[in-house]
Amino acid sequence: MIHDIEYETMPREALEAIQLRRLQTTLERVYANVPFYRQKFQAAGIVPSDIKRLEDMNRIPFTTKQDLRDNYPFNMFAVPMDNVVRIHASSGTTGQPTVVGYTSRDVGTWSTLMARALAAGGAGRGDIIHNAYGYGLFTGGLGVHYGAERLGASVIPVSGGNTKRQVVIMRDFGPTILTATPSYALHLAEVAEEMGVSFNSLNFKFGIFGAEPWSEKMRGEIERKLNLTAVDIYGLSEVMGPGVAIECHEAKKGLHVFEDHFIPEIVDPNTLEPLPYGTTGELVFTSLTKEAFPVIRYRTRDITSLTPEPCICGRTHVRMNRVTGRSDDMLIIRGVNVFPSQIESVLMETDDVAPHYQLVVDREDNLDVLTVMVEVDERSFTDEVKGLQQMERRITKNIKELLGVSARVKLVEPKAIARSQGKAVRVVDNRKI
Ligand code: DLL
Repeated sequence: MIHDIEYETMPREALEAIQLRRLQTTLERVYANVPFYRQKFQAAGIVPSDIKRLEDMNRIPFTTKQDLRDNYPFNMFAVPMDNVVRIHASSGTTGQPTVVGYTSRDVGTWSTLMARALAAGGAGRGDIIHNAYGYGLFTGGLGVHYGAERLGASVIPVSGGNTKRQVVIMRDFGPTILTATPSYALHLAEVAEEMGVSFNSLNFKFGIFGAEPWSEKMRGEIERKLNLTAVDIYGLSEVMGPGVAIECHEAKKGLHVFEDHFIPEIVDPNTLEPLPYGTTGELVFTSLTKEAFPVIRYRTRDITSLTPEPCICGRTHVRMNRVTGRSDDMLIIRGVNVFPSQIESVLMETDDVAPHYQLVVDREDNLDVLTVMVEVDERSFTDEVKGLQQMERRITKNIKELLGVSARVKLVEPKAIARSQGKAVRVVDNRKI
């Protein structure tokens, strides 16, 4: 029996009562212990006791990534360093890394939540989890690891990389659950094929994939190539790590947010006004139980929407739709806004191209030029240049028609685009250099 799982099916009213109590405790905690929050609240003219109902959350100021950077490395911590037992940091590919801390109780809460997440994704006692998320400052590896142990499953802490050895382990140890980024899962499939190992002969039942955007089409591709059921898991280091939200394997439709620990909101990224269920906007989180690094109305920059529709799995927690991109991921090509995920959808509609692509943006004669590099699959990579040219023209036309942006499409041979062992690098923007 997993600890706390009963919260997942609680009636709304009971859940909200718990949320309010936990929110009030968290607000008191940050007000007393984090100068940044105290000053923010004072500037907004509020004290924690002003928040008497969940609807009052509207009065609380937001926290941004920049605020975390300004308090680098430890100034957002709400406990003395004596009580911090773990430190993680985001990769910092878009600037200075953000640093997060955990008390021993936080690590326990996270482990329980990850155990619940893995269970929702189809794992249980007796499963063998091949954990190919990176171990280290990134939260993926250790997050899944502690959750797997809490669940009572066996975990193989293989981390990312050394892909051939991973295939041998998959063949010899017979893992039943794969945890990895979706792009690395596809790479594993590719390398297994090269080594003559078929996923059809392996024991995998479920794959729990996340840490980067992926599409419904890519899910289909992964399920087919890896012969497993694939679910989407979401999280971010600032809020905890993996295990903030996950799809249940029963519905595979939207990710249940663990609302007994986090309050999600969707706001308009420009006006910051809260948006109703069903409307797409920026996802904002408030943590309810964290001790070392609570976050209050943290703007994730991830773009999605929330739905309260009941789910066939019986969970009452709201679901967030797939994160299709981040507000800071958005490319502006000659004034047209495009998300990499939109290009991915167009590519995935095209037969004969592989789900490996990279977008390169340059500035030529003061004009933005978007090049979409995409691999064709092994089968269609023939010497028939004419066929490939036709395909390039077709994709260019589809991108133009569906997204309103002109792109140069360049079909490249299989495996020409560098594979990542963690999060895939989808965009190379040379304009910023
Ligand atoms: O990526 C935590 C994680 C590890 C989640 C393993 C799932 C599995 P960060 O490195 O801090 O943490 O990156 C967080 O990654 O704000 C999103 O933009 C993106 N992201 C995470 N999960 C998904 C997902 C981990 N399922 C950032 N779909 C987030 C789309 C995701 N984007």
